[in-house]
Amino acid sequence: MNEKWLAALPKAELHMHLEGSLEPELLFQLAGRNGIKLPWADVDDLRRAYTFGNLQEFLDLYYQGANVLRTEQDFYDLTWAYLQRCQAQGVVHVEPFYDPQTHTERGIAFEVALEGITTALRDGKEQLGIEGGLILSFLRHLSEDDAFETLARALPYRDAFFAVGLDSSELGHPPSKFERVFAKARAEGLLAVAHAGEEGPPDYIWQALDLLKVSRIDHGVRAAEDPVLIERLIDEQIPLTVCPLSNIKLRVFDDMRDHNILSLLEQGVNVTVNSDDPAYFGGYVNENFMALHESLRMTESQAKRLAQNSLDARLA
Ligand code: ES4
Ligand code: ZN
Repeated sequence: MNEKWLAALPKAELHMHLEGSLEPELLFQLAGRNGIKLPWADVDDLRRAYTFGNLQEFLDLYYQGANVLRTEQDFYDLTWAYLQRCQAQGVVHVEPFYDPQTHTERGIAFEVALEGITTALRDGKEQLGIEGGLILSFLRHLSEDDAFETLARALPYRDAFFAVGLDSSELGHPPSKFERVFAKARAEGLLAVAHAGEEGPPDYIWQALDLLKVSRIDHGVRAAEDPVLIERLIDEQIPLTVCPLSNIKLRVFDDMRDHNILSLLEQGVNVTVNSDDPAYFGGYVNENFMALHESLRMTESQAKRLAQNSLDARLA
């Protein structure tokens, strides 16, 4: 398996946070254009800060980075840069998340981020042939009320989204906290996905399935601790959007050689490969595939099945 072969393999990316594709170079460029003073001396200094002991340490830096996104053009540039990477890597379909609350909380109008992102996605479809749709993701460390308010702000733009998601700090914020918001979103015809079983226990995956009625689980690698859950994931072919490099950077696994994605694949779980926050975790989708090849000796046949799983798990 090599990069050229991989780039020719059509695939979908189903777990990626647009704010997490903000490369240090663009971050500095946007800070300059918006007159924002940064706590890092330069791009290399910022890159050196990309060492995390857990999810929360990463999130603290991720929200700080997102603070340079101010104008519609900023959100356009962010999304467009990601779509160009997709084109170079054979990603033909994208279903990215964005977190409206990360921006409305700091005084950026809801419409600013949404317009910039949706315009870029439309151009990506027209100019690059990349299909897909946007997932509105709630920050789970904020309240249920805050999520309801975010959903209300989004509903006038109902057609800009096909699903709602749930991200940010998992531990202490179980899916059950958002059961009613998700019910409302589903009543509006939106699909549901949720991060579960990244740092949180298998019980959070059960809750995402039974209470939030999700069509996919984001991460889900801790399902391996619960054989009954694994059986259900296989029986119902519920996709898991796994993010290998993310899991190493955030210490979900100590080493890529310990990662369980290929073991789940061989058991019949519908796993897919995704980048999560590519600017922070060391690469886009194909760097994730290459890491599996190098550390777990993933074969071309396994890579093909993972790519086909991603196309089969599309929702938009
Ligand atoms: C995230 Cl890796 C991860 N987990 C949960 N929420 C997130 N938001 C951005 N990346
Ligand atoms: Zn994620």
